[in-house]
Amino acid sequence: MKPDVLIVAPMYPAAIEALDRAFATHKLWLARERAALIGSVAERVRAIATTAFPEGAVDAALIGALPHLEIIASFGVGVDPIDLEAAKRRNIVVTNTPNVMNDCVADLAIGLIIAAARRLCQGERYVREGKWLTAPLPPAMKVSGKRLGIVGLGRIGRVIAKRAEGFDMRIAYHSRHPVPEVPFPHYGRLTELAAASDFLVVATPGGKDTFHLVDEAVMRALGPQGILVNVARGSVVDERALVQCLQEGALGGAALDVFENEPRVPEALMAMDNVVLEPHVGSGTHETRAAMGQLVVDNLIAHFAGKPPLTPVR
Ligand code: 8YV
Repeated sequence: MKPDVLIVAPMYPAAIEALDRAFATHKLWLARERAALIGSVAERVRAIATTAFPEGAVDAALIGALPHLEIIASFGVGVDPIDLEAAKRRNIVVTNTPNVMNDCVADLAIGLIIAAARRLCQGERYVREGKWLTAPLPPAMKVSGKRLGIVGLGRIGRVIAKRAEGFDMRIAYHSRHPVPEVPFPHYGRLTELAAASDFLVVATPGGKDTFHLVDEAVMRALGPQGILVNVARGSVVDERALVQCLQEGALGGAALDVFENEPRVPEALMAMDNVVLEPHVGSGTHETRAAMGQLVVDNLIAHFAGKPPLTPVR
């Protein structure tokens, strides 16, 4: 008999199809009555498949409602929407999809740096609105050779650094501990890294340890010419302080793929020309989403074959 899997939130269609083939699936986001669906399958469900988006949250109540839950397989690298403590108390395995998304998130980070510094989106609007017919767009900011600060030099941060080296950027980073075997200067204080950067890219995990790590002091240190890029989690940046710093001109610009209250984006940010906004699409390519989906399926298949999961969260 196929093991029962509760799919909490929608993910890449091919992944859902593969889950449907391998398991007896129950799709929570399609249920009219969430509690009723959970109640009707609770005795059978042995696995959860979910996403790293807020609607994919797996809290202590959901874990508690599934007495035979053995594994939570998440489609995404960030596991902040999962109550890891509650899972650990029940020895439930948690897996994510690291590495397969490094390229795409790093590509987007570089794209956002260029978009913000060179005002690509502003220029695009300028052409479409016919304004080019009346005057040229004023000069923007050069990208190559600039100072790049990376917040969190993990798997994705390191790929961003590799890309940035191709742009002759001078790279430095902030993390709790220096990363061995990297040639870049480590800053223990984020304000000092910000003060020494033209672009500050956030690539650290979300969750309570990094909540509002990028605060008003960090943004002021980055300064009126500085650009903040966030491809990590909205929770890492104090969004209210961000709006205020941008309004005052204390921060030069921002390029954001993630927000504190997704999919809601503050009106104030939408009105600013020096801000680039994306709808959380860091991993959003067919190639990467397919690879993430395959990893979700492979983790579950390995688990139910009595093998260790491929990419457990430690
Ligand atoms: C995904 C993400 O878009 O992996 C993450 O942590 O935030 C994104 O890459 C998301 O997980 C899709 O479910």
